[in-house]
Amino acid sequence: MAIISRGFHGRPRPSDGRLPPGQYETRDFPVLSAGPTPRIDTDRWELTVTTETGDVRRWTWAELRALPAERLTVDLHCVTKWSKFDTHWEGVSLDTLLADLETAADYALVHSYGGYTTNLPLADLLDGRAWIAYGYGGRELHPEHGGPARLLVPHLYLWKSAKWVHGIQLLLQDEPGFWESAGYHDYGDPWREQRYQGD
Ligand SMILES: Nc1nc2c(c(=O)[nH]1)N[C@H]1C(S)=C(S)[C@@H](COP(=O)(O)O)O[C@H]1N2
Ligand SMILES: [Mo]
Repeated sequence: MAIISRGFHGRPRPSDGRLPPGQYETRDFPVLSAGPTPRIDTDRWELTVTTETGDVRRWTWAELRALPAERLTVDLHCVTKWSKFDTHWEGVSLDTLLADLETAADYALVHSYGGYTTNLPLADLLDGRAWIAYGYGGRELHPEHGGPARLLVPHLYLWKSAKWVHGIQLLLQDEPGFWESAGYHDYGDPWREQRYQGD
């Protein structure tokens, strides 16, 4: 008979180091939205990237869907302490959207339909770490989870993954978004447990 066995305590196990500090694993996919779910018809949907000099790149829904898509499997970490492993997404890499962009900006402020914003360093949108995601679990992304399309930046807490993404504004100076202005951490690395300002 085993004297001590992890897993007999009824707690989620760290699952091979995949659970950041202070998090627990859930199989659900909770919905966390600061306001009502905006319904955006793909006929009038558009995504823009605006540089610090005012240059604008635009994609209609058809143009976005015509770009090379990637499928990815990632773990999600929400600042409210749930983590969800092995979520399956489909979308376009930000590397594709930002390719050959001329900018001196180091920061991005992401804008959503409905008014939500969140900020992050431009570098965190690059190198295969961020996507405009429109598929989840083999289906269209559900409106409550950000459909028709959301930003997905799984290496940061999930509040950085703006649902109903509408625009990415590139900036020379960092500007806080919605939760960052309300006391949440500017960067939000789950592995360093950067939940609030000062963490
Ligand atoms: N536009 C928008 N994006 C948002 C939010 C929001 O309120 N509005 N909430 C954020 C927060 S705090 C979290 S934890 C995740 C939740 O994503 P989910 O509802 O798909 O689980 O979305 C993030 N993106
Ligand atoms: Mo959140």
